[in-house]
This record gives sequence, structure tokens and C-alpha cells, in this order.
Amino acid sequence: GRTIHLADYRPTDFVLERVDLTFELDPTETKVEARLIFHRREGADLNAPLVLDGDELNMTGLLFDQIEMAPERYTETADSLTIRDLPESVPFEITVTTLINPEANTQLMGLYRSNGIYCTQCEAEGFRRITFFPDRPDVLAVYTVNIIADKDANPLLLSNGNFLGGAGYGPGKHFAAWFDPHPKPSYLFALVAGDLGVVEDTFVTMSEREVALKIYVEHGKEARAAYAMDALKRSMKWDEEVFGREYDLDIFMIVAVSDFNMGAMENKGLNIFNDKYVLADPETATDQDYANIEAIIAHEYFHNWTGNRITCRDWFQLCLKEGLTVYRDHEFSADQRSRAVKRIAEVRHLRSEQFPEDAGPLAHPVRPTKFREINNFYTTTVYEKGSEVTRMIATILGRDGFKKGMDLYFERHDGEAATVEDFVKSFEDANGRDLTQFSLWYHQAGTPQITVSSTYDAGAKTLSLSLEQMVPATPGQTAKEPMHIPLKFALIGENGSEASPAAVSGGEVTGDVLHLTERSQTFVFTGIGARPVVSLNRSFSAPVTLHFAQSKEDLAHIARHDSDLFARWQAITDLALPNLMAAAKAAAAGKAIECDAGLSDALLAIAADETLEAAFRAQALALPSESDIARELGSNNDPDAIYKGRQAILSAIATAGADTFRSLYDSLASGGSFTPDAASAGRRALRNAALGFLALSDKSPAGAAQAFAKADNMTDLAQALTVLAHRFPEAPETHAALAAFESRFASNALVLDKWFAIQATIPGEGSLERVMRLMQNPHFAASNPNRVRSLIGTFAFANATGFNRPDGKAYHFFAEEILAIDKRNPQLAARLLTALRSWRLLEPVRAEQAREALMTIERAAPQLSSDVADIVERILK
Ligand code: B3K
Ligand code: ZN
Repeated sequence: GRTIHLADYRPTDFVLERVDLTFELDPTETKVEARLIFHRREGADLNAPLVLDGDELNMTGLLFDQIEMAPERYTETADSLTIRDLPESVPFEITVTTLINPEANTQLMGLYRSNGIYCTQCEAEGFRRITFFPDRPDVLAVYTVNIIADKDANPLLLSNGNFLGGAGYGPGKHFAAWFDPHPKPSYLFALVAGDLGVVEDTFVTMSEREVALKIYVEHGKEARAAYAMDALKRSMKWDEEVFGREYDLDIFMIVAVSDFNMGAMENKGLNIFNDKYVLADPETATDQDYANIEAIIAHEYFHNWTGNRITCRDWFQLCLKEGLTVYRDHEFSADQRSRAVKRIAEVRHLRSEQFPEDAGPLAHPVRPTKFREINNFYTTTVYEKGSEVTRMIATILGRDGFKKGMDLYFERHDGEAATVEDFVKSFEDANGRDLTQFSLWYHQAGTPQITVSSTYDAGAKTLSLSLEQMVPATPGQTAKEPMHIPLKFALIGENGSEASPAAVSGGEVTGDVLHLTERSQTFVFTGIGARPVVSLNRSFSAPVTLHFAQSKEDLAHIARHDSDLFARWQAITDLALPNLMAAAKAAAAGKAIECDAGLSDALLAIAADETLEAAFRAQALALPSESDIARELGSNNDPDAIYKGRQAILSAIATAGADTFRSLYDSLASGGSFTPDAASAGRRALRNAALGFLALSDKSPAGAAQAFAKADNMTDLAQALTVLAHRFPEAPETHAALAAFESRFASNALVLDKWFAIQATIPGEGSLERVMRLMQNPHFAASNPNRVRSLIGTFAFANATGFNRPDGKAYHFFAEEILAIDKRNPQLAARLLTALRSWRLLEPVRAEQAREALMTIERAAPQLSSDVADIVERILK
């Protein structure tokens, strides 16, 4: 594929007025008739042809105003249909008939079959695999959809909008018609047909309209959709209360399918979900599953306003809907659960996924300016950093200012395809604030690095805080401008009191936000009676890395006293990191590894502190991950040394805290029945963290085996199995537990995904052989994205020692798999391949092996999909 540039954007020459689609469904030969009414855009070139997009289509008919089109008036290529000699101003009708094969569609883009169900995925460019169409998000039209299918096999016929009616249609067939009154781009089109069970409910909106809610799942799984339904109703209510947004159709449907490339899709009125993010009950779902379901149900629902009512002008604007909608789902979860714990989890995720992306060969701005394959830009930068940018707007403007800006955005752009500039302008106009410099967050890639120092002058009673910002070079962007970075802060005195300065000079400070806008800037606070400890970037107000050499005493002070729980967690992390880095270095040099007693004391104090919520204590005990340590170390990384060092620190904490962990484990035993609420989940998380530490000092697997035997919910069961498998991989107890788990859940693929993932992450030498063996397991299916991600994906992304074995064998295995997966499903292959994006940061032996594996992929070039070709070329560049 060629590169597409933002600068080349121009509107279409023709306006699409209406779309009428008729599907005659057949597993291998579905007939699609598309009647499209266009008129030439005012001011457009009178000779301009109509160019429609297509992909792997078999066109069997083409009519102009109901009459067969003369062959000399059109040209069909592999990816387009060009029609000439069209009317200057009157509307005209083009009718295209295509034949498509849903069964053969292994890419899972366009119309395909999942477990006997017809379903669609059209974002970003899947609609062109259904019919020839102006397949771009700025073409909005009203759709009518007729579906004809065998009645027995497909009692259910669904599409977007409201149901118009249905009836029999010849022997053994029936049809249904749907009408969506809201103009939409083709990427929001959806169709589902098949035989599914349903869970039904209703929601009464703020203007007292009743909306029918339906969640469709495989027969027999209805009970497992109850939590998703509850999350949907809470999302609808929250969007009314917090953003003033009401739902706009008579019906809202969710369909769960088992073959899906990503999490879910926000099609108008008919969301389609990976069943992993719908189905849950205590026996089969972990607390993390429940939290994910809540977040993703909310995310897709929130798209109805941020994405569907206001969509993107072009795919460069993807963060307009994704960054904003992630921000909305984060806020929703924060309101439903513990805000601080949610924030910690978000930051952990951002640092482990987005920071490496931003620091590596795939770095790109939140609003990119060019792409070769749009599917490769559904990234953590567009989503999660995009959300952080929205959060910073809220921080800068304050709650009311943010709300005013959002209201103006909805008012101005409802029904339109908008840009990032339109979005920012709404906040500027509603608040009278210039956000030009702030907008660099959309345009400059790379994580800003901020170096901080502070000095206290007791005589003058002043505190000076000097900050210097540097944005690293990223592909295509060498020189960077200083950014507007909003940093929440507090000056913490003795006993945790917060000093309020008499005055501040050197830059803008609004409330508890310090605005860093220059390359280097010194803020001077006056009237500070005693030396305070500076707590900076509280709540992680800006997605940056701070280099602030605070003493252990100051960090401990923050960890103990800050009223911002996130900052307390960050201080603990900052205390732990130097220990973990030193441990990795000692392990690499074959030296003894030592754990600072101060660190284990601080952690154990938090673990036992009952005034703190359990989930927070569990987060503190989790310590920075292997990838966090690798990122801190920067380069020349040896994953074995990092692992070994980290394990030694964990063991030292386990030994020092044996009594604490024992009493936590015993006292937190769940009594009564399971509830998935955040407080209960937090207690399970803390208890399971304690179990992990206990197993580190245990010589025998008996304790973990007993935890496995006693577990009465999936959170505890999966954690016990993880502890057994990771700590005692060869023990008979572990083999027995793995076998018991496999047979107990043999008919539940989503649970077996956990079984695959737990084994794929067993560290150390046998990993590759284990993964290869598991690929032969009858429950593994190379055609199912969830299976592939849970085994091969988890191995590559989450088993640093196993995947990065120094002989490079795992990289070469991985390269072979990528090539095989690419033949069936390019999107899945390209996404998995990003696991190698940080190869240059490895020590030279591993780096060279990784490079060679990448080269084998690149050498397959003529056969590669544009998805994989794009990723491998950028990674190697
Ligand atoms: N908008 C979809 C993602 C589509 C990805 C296409 N490759 C789900 C979401 O972000 O809500
Ligand atoms: Zn989204």
C-alpha cells in the first residue's frame, strides 16, 4: 500500500444521500445489492468521476438509474470502481450487486462467519469488502437494510437503527428490514444473523423515553450476560448525569461473538463484542474480567456520542473519538470504583505499553500525519495517550471549563465529521483560553522528560522549583518545541500538612496546578515557613517522566503523608525502582543481591495498614514490573538478570514479611457469596498478593495447592494456578492442578485462554517448548484470535525470559508464526509483531537474534500483507 498524507485531504466530489442495502445471506455466496443515491457536490469539478472503494469484491451487476451501465462508462480495478459521465447536479442512483463469501473471510473484516453466526466488522475499511462504496468516515448517509436468510438457521436478523418489520420470504426463508435515521459513516454499519439467545431489559432515559436493551449471546450463556447488562445501564445513566448525553434510538443491542480481532465495536445501535468482554460469572471470570467488561461496555456505549453522533473527518483524527472515549470510560470506572486505584492501574498500563511505543521505532503523534495501513494506528498512543491529552485539557480548564467546552463541542458538531482542531477550538472558545501551545500534545510524539530540582531558603522562606523539559527525537521528528505541561503539586510539611505559599513567581500556577510552558523555568514560592517536601505530578496529571532526585526520606514522607493516594503509590515505586535496578545489575555481574530494609519496611507497613483500601495495598505490593525495570535501565537489557534481580528482591520481602503475609492471607479469607464489587475485588487482590509472597518462601507447593483446591471463584483459582505453575512448574501438584483445570473447563474456551496464558508466562528455559506443545493441544485454534493472543501473544508480550532466550530460538519461532498468521489474518499478525518493537534495547547478542528474525519476516516481502510489511519495516528502520 502507498502512504496516505493528512495534507492531501479533500472532500468527496459527490454527496451520498441515501443507502439501501439488501443482503441475501448464504455461507459461501452472499448476494449484496447496494442502491446508492448521490448528487454532485456544489462547486465540484463537473467532469470529476465517482470513485468507489472495493476490496476482494466480485461484482455481478451495475445499474445507473435502474438501467444497466454501459461498459465504457466505468472501470473496475482490484480496489476501486470509477464511474464517468455523471449528471452535473441532479441526484442519480447507482446500484451495485456483489457476491461475497463470508465463510472464506478469515481476516474478520467485512462480513464473516463466527461459530455459525453472520457478523460484520467495518472499522476502519471493512465496508469496502461488502460492496463498492465511498468508504471514508466523512461520507455520512441514512441507511435502510433488508436481510433475507434461511429462517431455521437464522431466526435472528439484525442491523443498525430501529426495526421496520419482517415477514416470510419464499420457502424456508424470511426477511427483516431496519432503518437507521441517524446519518452515519460506513464504518459504523453492522449486520448480524444467526441463532442466538437473548437477555432483555429496558432503560428509561432522562427525557423518559423507554429504550429496549438486548444482549445476544450463544444459547445457554444468557446468565453470564447479566453483569454486562448491569454495566450498560450504569453507563447510560452516567453519560446522562456527567456529560448530559441521552441515548437516541428505541433499541440498543449488543451481540457477543467468539471470533473478533479486537475488544468490541461501537456500530450504531448494534455493538458487536468479543465474547470475552461480555460473558462473566464468578465461576469463570476473574475480577479483572469484570472490570474489563464494565469498562468496554461503557466505552462502546459512550461512542454513541463521541464517535457516532460526532465522527472523524478522516482516519488521522482517530484520537478525536478514541482518546476522548477512553477518557470517558476511565472517568466512568473511577466513579464506579476507587478513583485512586483506577488511576494507578491506568498509569501502570500507560507506562508499560505506551511509553515503550513512544520511545521506540513505532512512535507517532497522537494525531499522526501519514500512514500506510490505518489498522496499525489503533495504538496505545492514539487511545491511551489520547485520553491523557483530554485529561490534561480538563486539568487546565477545571471541571466547569471542561464541561463548557464539551457542551459547545456537542452543540457545534453534532451530526458532523470533525477534526482535532474543531475539538480544541470548542474548549478555547468556551473558555477564552488559547490552547495553541497545548495542541503540541497532538502533534509531537515522544514522552516529555522533565528534570526537576528544588532548593529551600530558610532565611527568605522561599522554595525554588526548577524544571527543564526535553522531548526526545522520534521517527520523522528531530527537533521539538517546548510543551504546555500541567503538573499538579503540593508542598507537604511535617505531619502531612500542605503549605500554601503567599505568592509564586516564575510562571503560571492555578490552584494546585503548575503550568510548565518554557524549556526551562524556575517557580519561586514565598512565605514557606519550613522546608516542605515537593509532591509533583500528583494524580499523574501529565503523561511525562520526571527526573527528580528526591531523597529516600522525602519519598518516604510522601508515601506516608500525601493526601493524593496516587502520589503515595508513586513514591513507593520510586523507592523500589533503584533497588530493582541495582538488583538487575548485581545479577548480571554475578554479584550478591541486596534489598534495602527501608523498602521492605515501607511495603510491609502499607500491606498491614488497615486504614488503606485493600486494592491500594495490593497495588503497592505489586512492585514495578520487569518491563518497568527494563525501561528505567534504558538499554543493553538482559531480561534474565532483570528477572533474577526482581525475584531476589521479592524473596527478601517475602522473608521479612512472612508473618504479615500469613495473617493477611488468613484474615482476608472470603466468607459468604461472591460479589464482583471493587471493595471485594480489592480484598481478593490483596489476599492473592499475600499468597504469591508466601509461595516465594515456601519450599513446597502444598500451600498453593491447597489454595487451588479451596478456591470458590475464578479470581482465586486462576491466581493459585499461576502461583503453582510459576513457582513450582515441575511439581506433581502443578501438573495435577493444570490437568484438573483443563478438564473442568474443557467446554469453555474463554477460561481455557487463561490456562494457555498462565502456562505461556512460566518463566525460564522450557518456555518455548511448552508453548509449542500447547499449540498442539486440541483446544488451541490458530484461526481464533483469542486463542492466538492468549498463547502466542502472551508468550511474546509477557514472558520476557522465555521469549528473549539468548539463542534467539523463540524469536525465530515467533517469526514463523507471524508469517503463518499473516496469511489468514493480517491485523492479528501485525498487532502481535509489535511485541518486538523494543528489540534495540536488548543486549547485543539477543538484539542481533531479534534483528535476524525480523529480517526473515521482511524477506517474505512480496507475500506480506501491508499490515505486517508496514510494522516490520518501521521496526527495522
Ligand atoms: N472502534 C473500535 C476499534 C476498531 C479497530 C479497527 N481496526 C473499537 C473501539 O475503540 O471502541
Ligand atoms: Zn473506541
